[in-house]
Amino acid sequence: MFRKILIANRGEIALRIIRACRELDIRTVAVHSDVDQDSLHVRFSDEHICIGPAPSSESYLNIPRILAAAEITGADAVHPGYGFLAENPEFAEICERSGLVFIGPTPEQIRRMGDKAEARRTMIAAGVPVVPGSEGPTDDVAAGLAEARRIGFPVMIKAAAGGGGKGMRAAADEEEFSQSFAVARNEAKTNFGNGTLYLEKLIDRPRHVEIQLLGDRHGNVVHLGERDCSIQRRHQKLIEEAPGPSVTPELREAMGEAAVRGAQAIGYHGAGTVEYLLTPDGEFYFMEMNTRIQVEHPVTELVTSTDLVKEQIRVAAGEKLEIREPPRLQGHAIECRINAEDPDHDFRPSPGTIATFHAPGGPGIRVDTHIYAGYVVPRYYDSLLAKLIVSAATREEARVRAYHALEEFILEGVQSTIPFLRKVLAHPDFVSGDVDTGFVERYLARS
Ligand code: MV4
Repeated sequence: MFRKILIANRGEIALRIIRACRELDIRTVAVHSDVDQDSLHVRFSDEHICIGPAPSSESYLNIPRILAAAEITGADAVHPGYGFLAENPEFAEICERSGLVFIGPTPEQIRRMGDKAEARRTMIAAGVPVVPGSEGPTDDVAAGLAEARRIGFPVMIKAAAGGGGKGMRAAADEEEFSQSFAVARNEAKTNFGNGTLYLEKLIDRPRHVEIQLLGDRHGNVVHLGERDCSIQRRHQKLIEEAPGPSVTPELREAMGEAAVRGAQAIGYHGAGTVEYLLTPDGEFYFMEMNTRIQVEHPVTELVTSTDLVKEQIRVAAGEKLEIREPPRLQGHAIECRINAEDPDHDFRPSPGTIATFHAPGGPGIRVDTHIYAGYVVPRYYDSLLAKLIVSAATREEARVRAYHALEEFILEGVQSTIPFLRKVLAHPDFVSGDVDTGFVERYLARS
């Protein structure tokens, strides 16, 4: 097992990793920017090193400085958390070349799943259902239009280098196609420096359902069931839950087995997530694979009684998976993301000083957070303040528990998503589990 892990991240996930390391008896090194000097990940780690000024590009994204911190402190592994360098294949490669274990899959696996057209091809070859569409990238408008006619309108035009909804355009018909194609290409070139596009049939009113995977370095891969993450706004998830309200045991097995096949086809190891679109009539299609631990991992932890971060560290150290069969899911878990954003003003960021803070408690309540009274929320990073994760025997009990727990938060000094989350939890369509990726947009359009 590792002696010392450097955590190349900040905020709640850095604390989450520190806690896992303590239980595994591994020392921790926190890295931080100037403005994070008084952060809890700095205080709770065994050692800490300042790696630069506030902008991420000069601190949490600065590879040479992070490597220097690892060298100085004698760390033997690096945990990237989520965001920042977590899915940067060059970072993973440089870690390994510097003799540091990157806690995650191989650089090649990250690269392959990062190219969405390539990931799609890989999944087709592994027998994973993908959205009907093109087999490879589409070179120009003429070829694209011919391809779109074959697929049938409406179609979705996606950037190979994209993901998470960036560089994606729908085209309802032939007239719309050439313009959407041009816009998508420009967006892809500007945002990713790569204008490669591919096409899919547009899926109407899909749910976002993803499968959690764990793989070890000995070829074992297991799935831990699904999360429904349909409650999103502009591709930012707001509420996630497990199990998915529309997922039967048979569907879970089919989605899980397909995800395991896809991962095994590339010899995947580490924690990973296969994202699917689930249609209203129960068809599922591969969308993307995330090669990191995700923000919403706790809902899976609560319904499977596993510690995903500890497992992730164990398999990175070469240990074999202890779980070989998909665990039986127990009860229901719901996560609400509390962001420093103002829901009354288009969710604009609301950084500032936390004047007062009290977190809810009681049976089935977990709060993963790095904030405290007096903490200053910097404007430089993402706006996640806390995750409320509730568990209960049934979905309805978990929903009610989450609703009341949100009311117990005392959070003064910044605006937050708490009032909005409560409205969603009380919405009749959420109550009945009738959610899809258009839920939030429709709700906001009506209110
Ligand atoms: C789609 C789709 C409908 N049809 N692909 C958005 C994020 C990126 N991972 C893929 N996304 C979508 N791809 C086809 N062929 C609808 C979405 C989509 C979506 C997916 C998951 C969660 C929220 C979403 C919100 C809008 C659109």
